[in-house]
Amino acid sequence: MTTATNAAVAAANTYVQQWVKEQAEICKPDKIVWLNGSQQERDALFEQGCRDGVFVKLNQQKWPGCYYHRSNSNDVARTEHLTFICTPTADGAGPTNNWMSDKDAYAKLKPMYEGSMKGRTMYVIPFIMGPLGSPLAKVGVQLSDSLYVAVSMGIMTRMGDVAWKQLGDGNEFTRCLHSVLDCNPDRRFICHFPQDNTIWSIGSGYGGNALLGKKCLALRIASYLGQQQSWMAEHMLLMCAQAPSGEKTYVAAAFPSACGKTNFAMLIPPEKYQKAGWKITTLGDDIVWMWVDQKSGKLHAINPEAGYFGVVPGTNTRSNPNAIKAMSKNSIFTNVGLVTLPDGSYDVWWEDCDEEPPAKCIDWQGKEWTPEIARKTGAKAAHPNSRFTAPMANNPVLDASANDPAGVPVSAIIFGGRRSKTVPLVFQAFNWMHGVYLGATLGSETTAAATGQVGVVRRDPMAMLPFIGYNVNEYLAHWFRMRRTMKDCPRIFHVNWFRKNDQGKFMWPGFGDNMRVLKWIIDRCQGRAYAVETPIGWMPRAQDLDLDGLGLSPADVEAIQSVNVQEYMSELLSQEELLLKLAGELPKEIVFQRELLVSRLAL
Ligand code: GTP
Ligand code: SPV
Ligand code: MN
Repeated sequence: MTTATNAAVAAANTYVQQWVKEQAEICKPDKIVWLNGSQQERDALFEQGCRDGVFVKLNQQKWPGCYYHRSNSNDVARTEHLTFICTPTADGAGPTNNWMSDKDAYAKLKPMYEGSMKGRTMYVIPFIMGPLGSPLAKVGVQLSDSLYVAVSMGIMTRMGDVAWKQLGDGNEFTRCLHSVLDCNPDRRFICHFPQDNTIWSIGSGYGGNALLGKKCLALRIASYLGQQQSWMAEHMLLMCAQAPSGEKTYVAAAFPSACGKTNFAMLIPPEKYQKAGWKITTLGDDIVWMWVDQKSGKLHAINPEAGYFGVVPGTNTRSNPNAIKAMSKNSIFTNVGLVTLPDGSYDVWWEDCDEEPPAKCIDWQGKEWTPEIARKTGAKAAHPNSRFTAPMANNPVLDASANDPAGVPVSAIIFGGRRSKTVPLVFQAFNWMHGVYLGATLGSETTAAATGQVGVVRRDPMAMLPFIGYNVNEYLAHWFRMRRTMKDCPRIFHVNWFRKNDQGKFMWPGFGDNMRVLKWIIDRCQGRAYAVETPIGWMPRAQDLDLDGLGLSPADVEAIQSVNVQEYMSELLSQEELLLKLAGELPKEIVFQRELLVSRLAL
């Protein structure tokens, strides 16, 4: 084994050096490369990746600085059944997580790491989650034998020497060990050790399983720390809506995976809003950390990430022009279709992009794809969970406070799911306690972001079901408890962009037109909009929503906002699927809220 001694090694403190040495003794890489985060290093990694067949360089006129990558076709989404919270007792993981005892997990995985990097390079990837200098910012160090992971971490986090600076001579960093091994699902485990601030991931090179700063650190480990230290780590977007008056309203929204966070966070308002002077800017599209600002007593938020790992299919200049611009340079495309252009250079294609399907391409499985094959077999060129990895700095509507360590004050929290039936377009919780109940009982149809069945309603508390790093009952209690630490708490809302009519068509146009719903939400927060009291919460009447130019009649809006008591009774029963699992430890506030809802529906 050769250990490169470069400037980055010297910059790492002795705790880091000792830990890296120990892990290298287990994994036995041929070479250790300490990353510093420079552009030169990045270019060299991409070049190496092209030589190794990890990347295909795209046509640089069309896609400057962009590369294509295909992960193993058995490894294209998060694997929730192979994701574990590893604590001394099962109670630490709670009823919704897979649990392994920490001792057992170390004992099971350690032999798999033994010699796993023989013949390979171990990249030492120092990174910060959170803006530099933020009191909440966390340092992680990921050791990985994947070059794809190394460059992706460079986009998704503040990666390189900055992390050593933030860490100083401290020992407080998340120890992230990652090896793809032979990418065999039988030897795939994503294990979290919250008490040890450690993550061991093995057997997968897919984003959520392998970019350990993201779901593993910034949600699972961070949610555990947040519960202990009175802050919150949530699966939310963060955006700013600026009114023509200059008034800024910051909004955080929790939608489950592939349910519209990226799209909502980059929303382009309908033309009349733009003309009037409305502006939407993005702080984050996936993860938010929130704490109570001592001076104002308000909830403040940061986005711990530095890039977007967004769903590609369906993204085009009509649905999300800002995302198209964000991925137009220095980005990575994973598991989309690969097209060879007449001059031999490469292009990418995906379903519902701006361009006509190519005569042929290589699909996400590495097979030939043609429109003819697609017609016959339904095969997709791009996997439904294919993703782009883009620096957030590319976003034309990046908010001016996106890198502000002090964060922004949050006025509204929105929960939303993908529900073709029952759940109306928008309503507001009566108060924080009711809002927490709405979040806790959030239901959504499953998507391709995780392996398993797609399209079945499952309960996904706060869109965090796969990401709560500890016991869900304590997590819900933490949400209730946070109320007491705030002087002025955000208003809580529920939305559903995905309700369908009897013909199976979306009843709401969605995307940019979600601005109309957002406008009502903002006006509610600022004390300007009307709402009627209904059994499920405060609701706008048709005349309270701006429908101008939409082509929807007030009757259409009544249909999309309708609440059917019978259907809601079934909804309550379906919530039991989750609540029974939590029984015994369930916070009593949830039980009370449920009883109140039942009594309102029974009126
Ligand atoms: P993760 O990155 O997995 O956490 O997902 P996300 O919540 O950021 O989801 P994203 O914004 O990428 O949306 C995923 C899917 O939802 C895409 O297929 C979009 O086309 C679709 N979508 C987003 N917004 C809307 C909307 O307003 N209406 C409809 N009908 N579909 C939408
Ligand atoms: C999600 O699945 O919620 C994502 C993609 O945002 S991943 O990073 O893979 O988790
Ligand atoms: Mn996500």
